[in-house]
Amino acid sequence: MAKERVLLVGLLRRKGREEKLHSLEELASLVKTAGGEVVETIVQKRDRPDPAYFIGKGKAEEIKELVEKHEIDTVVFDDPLTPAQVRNLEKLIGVKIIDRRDVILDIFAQHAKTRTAKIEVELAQLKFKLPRIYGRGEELSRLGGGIGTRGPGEKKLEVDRRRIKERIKKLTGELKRIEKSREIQRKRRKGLFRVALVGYTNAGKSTLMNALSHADVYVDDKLFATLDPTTRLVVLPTGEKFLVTDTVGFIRNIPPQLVASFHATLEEAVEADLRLWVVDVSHPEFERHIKETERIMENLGCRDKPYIIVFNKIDLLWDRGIMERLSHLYPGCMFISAKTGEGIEELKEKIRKLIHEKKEVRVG
Ligand SMILES: Nc1nc2c(ncn2[C@@H]2O[C@H](COP(=O)(O)OP(=O)(O)OP(=O)(O)O)[C@@H](O)[C@H]2O)c(=O)[nH]1
Ligand SMILES: [Mg+2]
Repeated sequence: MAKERVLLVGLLRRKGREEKLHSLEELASLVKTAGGEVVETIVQKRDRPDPAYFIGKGKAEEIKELVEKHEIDTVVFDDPLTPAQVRNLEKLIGVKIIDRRDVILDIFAQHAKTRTAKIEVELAQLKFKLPRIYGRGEELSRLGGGIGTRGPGEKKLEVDRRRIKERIKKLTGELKRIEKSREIQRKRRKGLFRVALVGYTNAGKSTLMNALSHADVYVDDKLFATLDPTTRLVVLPTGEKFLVTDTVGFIRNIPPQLVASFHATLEEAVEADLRLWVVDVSHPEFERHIKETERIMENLGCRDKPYIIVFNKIDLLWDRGIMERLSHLYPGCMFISAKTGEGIEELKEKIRKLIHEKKEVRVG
């Protein structure tokens, strides 16, 4: 099957230009992960979005011409569009119009394999799309299929709001039951020290999980390769044991409905004794990734719980001088390569010490 041909659109405001360009690069890799091909990227310099079209109407007409010329199937905006803007743009341009949030939801929908992940994604999709449906008879009749239209929640969008609300209620109930049973599981494992891996998507969490536990966790150079939490037992050569859990990755502009729906999955990150914030230090935007992780941890209510910043992929650094600077900026941080194993022993040693500290606190 031919790949879906995609055109990206971004607004360049006077402030934060560089960040916007990175964001567009990231959007391109999101589209690629979702199975699309980026044919062209259009930016418009403009400080305020147009209420009707987001970009200027003239620019929208220009896009229409490009769409025809390059046989584009889908136009993806980097910024969130209002439902009215989507309708106006689709009417004018004549192909499917979506934004970054639709692409993220679509990737999640494609990657959801287990029952829990499927429920979480469907719930997020329903909640995300609900405000975009205007009552009976005016259901979404979106143009075409492909990115932004897949997943368990989609076929149900053809029905009215009342039935969607019922479905949301039912799925929420199911998730509550799953969370309960996970809680019982956690209680059973009580006494064991628990470590959770968190961080931006593609930072190397699953690779680190494998390096720590010799587990076979799915690793891929794709965004959001992991949706389900996996927990493994690690036994250190000195006899101490701890559990390590790998979780779903984060990204900028992640729809809040998605974070909320993944509560069952992220609960482990909140409850753990220690969080390892895994950071791909070879990524040009890694400091922003740390901020994003910080923000999500804050939202989950565990910003101040014990954590270690773990700078990963140091094998890709051509100048290790940066490590010195980072040690000062992020006291207590560690440097590893989950791929080559460098720094893993030091990390294990650090965890070993923390296990003992926790025991002493309990005894004392
Ligand atoms: N060079 C190098 N590559 C690494 C390292 N750690 C991970 N990678 C690569 O980075 C990519 C992403 O790794 P994953 O472990 O899947 O990342 P993740 O954080 O689990 O990603 P999501 O599950 O998508 O959130 C893969 O191609 C890995 O092989 C490292 O230390 N060095
Ligand atoms: Mg992963």
